[in-house]
Amino acid sequence: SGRTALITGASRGIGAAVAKRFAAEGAHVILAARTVGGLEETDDAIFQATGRNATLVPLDLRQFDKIDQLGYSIYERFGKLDILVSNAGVLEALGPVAHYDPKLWQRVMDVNVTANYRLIRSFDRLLRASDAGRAIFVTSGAANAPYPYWSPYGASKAALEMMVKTYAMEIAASNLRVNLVDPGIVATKLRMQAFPGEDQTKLAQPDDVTEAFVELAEASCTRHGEVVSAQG
Ligand code: NJP
Repeated sequence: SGRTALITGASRGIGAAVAKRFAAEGAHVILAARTVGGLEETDDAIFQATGRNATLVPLDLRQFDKIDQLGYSIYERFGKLDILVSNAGVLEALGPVAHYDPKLWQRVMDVNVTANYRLIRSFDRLLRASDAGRAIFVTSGAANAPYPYWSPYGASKAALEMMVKTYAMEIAASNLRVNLVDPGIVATKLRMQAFPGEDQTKLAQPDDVTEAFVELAEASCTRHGEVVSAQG
């Protein structure tokens, strides 16, 4: 509690659930995503539950200079960042790699890989300025298993994992702890894109997978460079 957390992809799905949970635990949350209406919905739920508002940052993570600007504005306002939850991710379309649309391929790489690199680049100093900085990235089982038609998504998450584990080694001597969460299958819009006919009521819901994020965000957490499963 009393800590400041930036959560990307907080307009719906897992990011919105993590934002509400962190706010309920007493954090001040900064919510980033493109969809203003979704950010406002998350903020309304936080206000209902806590009487406090979030800070809303409408932004497209593919506009990488906006990530730098966000870093500057958080530095000016708070001087540091305690917790980064880099949750935003895209699947785009499923399809065979030999026929995959180059524009969609680039979008997956931009959001799932390059935006994460840019977040690290922009927020490393701010996270280290915290007594107990915590950075949490969101990966997938697809990072370690080749599923036909999932190539950009799987490749992007594999690249993300390798980058984050490398970063963790590089900053091991600092106070900053860096980990990844594998959420498992969760009822969200992204999951719906991959499996349109699926009955999502039978799946884990976003609120069911927030515990791993809370654990990794705690100032007392000593885990570092790990992939933590949110569903056991
Ligand atoms: O997906 P969804 P999830 N700029 O689609 C945001 C991983 N995962 O909650 O911009 C900024 O409901 C988007 O906001 P908006 C997955 O890979 C999931 O399932 O307003 N933000 C929205 O808030 C991802 O890393 C499952 O459209 C951008 C959010 O990202 C994470 O979990 C399984 C953006 C996506 O919400 C959360 O995904 C697994 C951009 N350019 C891993 N593009 C699962 N659900 O089963 C997207 O293994 N966002």
